[in-house]
Amino acid sequence: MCRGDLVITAGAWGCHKVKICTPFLFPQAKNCCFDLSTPNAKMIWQLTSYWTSLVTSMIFGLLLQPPLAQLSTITQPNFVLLMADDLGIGDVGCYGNDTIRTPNIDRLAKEGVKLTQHIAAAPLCTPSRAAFLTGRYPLRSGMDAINNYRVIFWNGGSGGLPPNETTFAKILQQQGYSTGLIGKWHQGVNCESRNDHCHHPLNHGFDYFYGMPFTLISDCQTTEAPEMDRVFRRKLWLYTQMICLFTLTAALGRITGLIPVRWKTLTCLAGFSLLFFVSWFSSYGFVRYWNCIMMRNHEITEQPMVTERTTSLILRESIAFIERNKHKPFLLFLSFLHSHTPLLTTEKFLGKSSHGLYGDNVEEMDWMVGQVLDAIDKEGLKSTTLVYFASDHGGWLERQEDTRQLGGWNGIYRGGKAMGGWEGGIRVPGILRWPGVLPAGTVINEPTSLMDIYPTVTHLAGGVVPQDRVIDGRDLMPLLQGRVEHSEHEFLFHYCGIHLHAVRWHQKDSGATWKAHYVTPKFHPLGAGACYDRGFCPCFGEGVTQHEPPLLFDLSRDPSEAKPLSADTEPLFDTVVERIGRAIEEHRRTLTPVPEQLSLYNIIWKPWLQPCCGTFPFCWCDKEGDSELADL
Ligand SMILES: [Ca+2]
Repeated sequence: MCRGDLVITAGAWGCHKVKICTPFLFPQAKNCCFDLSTPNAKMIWQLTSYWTSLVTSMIFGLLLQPPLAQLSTITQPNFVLLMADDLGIGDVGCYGNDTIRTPNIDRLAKEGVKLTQHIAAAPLCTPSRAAFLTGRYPLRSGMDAINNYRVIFWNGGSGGLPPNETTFAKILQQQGYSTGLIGKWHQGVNCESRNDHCHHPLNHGFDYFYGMPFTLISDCQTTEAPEMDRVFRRKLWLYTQMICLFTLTAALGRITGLIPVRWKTLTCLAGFSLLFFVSWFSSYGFVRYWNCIMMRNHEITEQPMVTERTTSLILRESIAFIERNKHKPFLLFLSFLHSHTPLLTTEKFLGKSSHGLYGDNVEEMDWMVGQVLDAIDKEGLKSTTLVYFASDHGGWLERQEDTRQLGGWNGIYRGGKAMGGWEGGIRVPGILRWPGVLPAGTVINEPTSLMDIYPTVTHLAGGVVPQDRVIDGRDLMPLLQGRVEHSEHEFLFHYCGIHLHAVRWHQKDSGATWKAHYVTPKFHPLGAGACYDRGFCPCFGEGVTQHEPPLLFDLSRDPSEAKPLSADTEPLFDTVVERIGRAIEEHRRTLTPVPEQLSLYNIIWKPWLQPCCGTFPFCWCDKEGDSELADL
């Protein structure tokens, strides 16, 4: 340091502790530093000339440097986090799509940083969002599945993001931020009673919530075929019909005297038939009422939701939140219902894209992004707001109706939604824009995670991440600002439920990104890129293949995971597999058992937990008044 340069100690300008390292000017100085507060007449002349040259060089320095602000000079920025639902990386213009028009998302990338290896911690909504909100792999909070129930199924279930988890919203709230969530939650509602709201956004650090506590499903639209447990429901109908037929045949036999059965037995049979029917129809018969609801804070505003106006209400609420909070630091998490099926799309966008309803829906979401960006600009908040855009996981390949593809596209990447290991399920768009702080038009190919947003926003807000638990996310700012060359993630673990399917190793010195698959789903039909027979690929059991040794790919040479390497084709094969194996052992040592939030008991519908805006079971209301006319 002591080469005649100026050294300013931390907080120097504010506390008069400016020191100058001047061994050449003042060789007698101990530690080669002088404190300006110490009077020294002999030095005044020399200091004056020094300051003159210093100020001159600083001015030139400022002119020559890129106009990026240093973090130490930035006060709490606003955060607008935009999260799409089921959007594939191949659906966005700036990630290579040249047929779906996404000019506003592309604009974000042009004005900010585009991450090309942005990885979701899970390939499905509930666990991926739990990881995003907590900065931790979802199995650390019990939000990853041990069975086939891999997401929250009912607003009336008891599972959800545990109250002892600390979301970034909670930290920002403590740092004085106004925190709002608008859109989808899908992290549970109640634990033990109808209105305890233990998993509700307001209990997880959000001051304001407007949106769906659940997720969009086809059952929410009266024109669509039911989606939830479609096959299971058909079976239940069949069983009900069989039981009823049996009971009726017995009754008829008794009346005609052909079957000697007692009336008491017949009454029991009829009672059983009714009980069986009620036991499942009370939940599955009213999915739209139980799950498709809108809430403002703790109040249910629509039950069931009026899907025709949902988009405009969500947009209106988002812009109103920005306007309401423009004078103080705020966090807005706009969690889109787009581009999840049933693809709610307004008239204005229907039939406008060249990719059917899915394309129309993505273009509408992009327009909404533009509206939010315009609101930020209009309020003069552009340079004080960090905007982030991502998708919760990859596009849903199996979502088709007849010949129509209703799910997203994952570009060159193999696999999709629900697949924990293959790249298409977890590699998503990731864009961050903060004019003046993040270099515009930058592309970063290093591995990053959606979990990184947690420590990034926490640090920028002046907060500290919890010290009593493992946080898997890493602060992105050094990487985004180009202060470091490499991501802090050496290993990323790719889970399918609680089953580890693959591991990624970013070998910093060689630049290689190895990926070892220990379990892969069996595609159907054979050779297809997805599980078209099931609708979702499973994580374990008959539907997967175990690999020993693992399937190894070098993503830097083979991003599509097309050609697995072997000991014959790759000299480093054994070394890489052995190193990844050790990383898994180290990672497993950091895991601790926690209550399973997606257990069968927590997943099933419980009438006493069902949010209801009337007197249960008479739950229907519409408190939006004439909002159906809302049009932005
Ligand atoms: Ca999703």
